[in-house]
Amino acid sequence: MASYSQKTYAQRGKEHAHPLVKELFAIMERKQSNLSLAADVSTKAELLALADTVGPYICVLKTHIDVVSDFDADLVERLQELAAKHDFLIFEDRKFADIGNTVKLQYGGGIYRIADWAHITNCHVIPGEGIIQGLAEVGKPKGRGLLLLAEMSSAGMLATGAYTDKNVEMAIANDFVIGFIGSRRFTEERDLITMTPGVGLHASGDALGQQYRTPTKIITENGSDIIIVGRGIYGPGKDTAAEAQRYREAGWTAYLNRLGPK
Ligand code: 6AU
Repeated sequence: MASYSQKTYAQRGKEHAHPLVKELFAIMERKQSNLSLAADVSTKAELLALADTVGPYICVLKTHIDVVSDFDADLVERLQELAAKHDFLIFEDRKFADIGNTVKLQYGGGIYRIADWAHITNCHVIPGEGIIQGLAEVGKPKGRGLLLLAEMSSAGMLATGAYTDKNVEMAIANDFVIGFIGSRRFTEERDLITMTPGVGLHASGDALGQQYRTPTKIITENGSDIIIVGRGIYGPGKDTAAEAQRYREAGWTAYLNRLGPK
């Protein structure tokens, strides 16, 4: 059987059992984009402006909603409007890490009510499988999906070896899990997607341990599915729309190169 990395996103969407992943692959194909924007900005106005500018070029908008200093319910409504306008999914990068009962409360309630608007969220499996079950109780009835942090992009990260393998085992066994945060394709057992942060065309890292690799390395060579890019796209002196287009193009070309000649 051909590796999932050798199949088109369109084909994988057609064959996938999870409606959310079907939708994601369909968006990727429609927009010819495997780019996710890491929108790490600290005000509502900045987040909405960024999502509107970059929206046409991405398949997934990734948020850290708890860094927005003036968060309110209207922000969520406006993000949902932008998701409909530009045809992208929303991924709240919450990195849950507590016992099942606590993450249920954190995911479904509080100020943010993440499960009400984020199509995708993620968690560490350090507490054991109960964290997936807790999140699934809230997210599954709403058609949401979960990514496990099988690896991280930062220097000295501890998610390696047996810990990473355990993530893969748990993902295969839980249908609420749609994939991973990590640097590569992890399994052929079922079509679990990989989204990769720490992607940059220009910089090699930052002062706090972030490490950047190129779309070619991540998509063509490692078989990951989606690149997550933040500061490579926006920031001082950057033409945000132009950079988003550049990363969309780089990610898509890397994907076409992986598929090889027709
Ligand atoms: O491109 P950057 O470095 O500006 O942003 C990278 C984004 C940030 C991080 O919180 C996130 O990706 N991230 C994650 C995610 C997505 O879970 C995991 C990881 O290992 N490294 C990482 O940078 O929003």
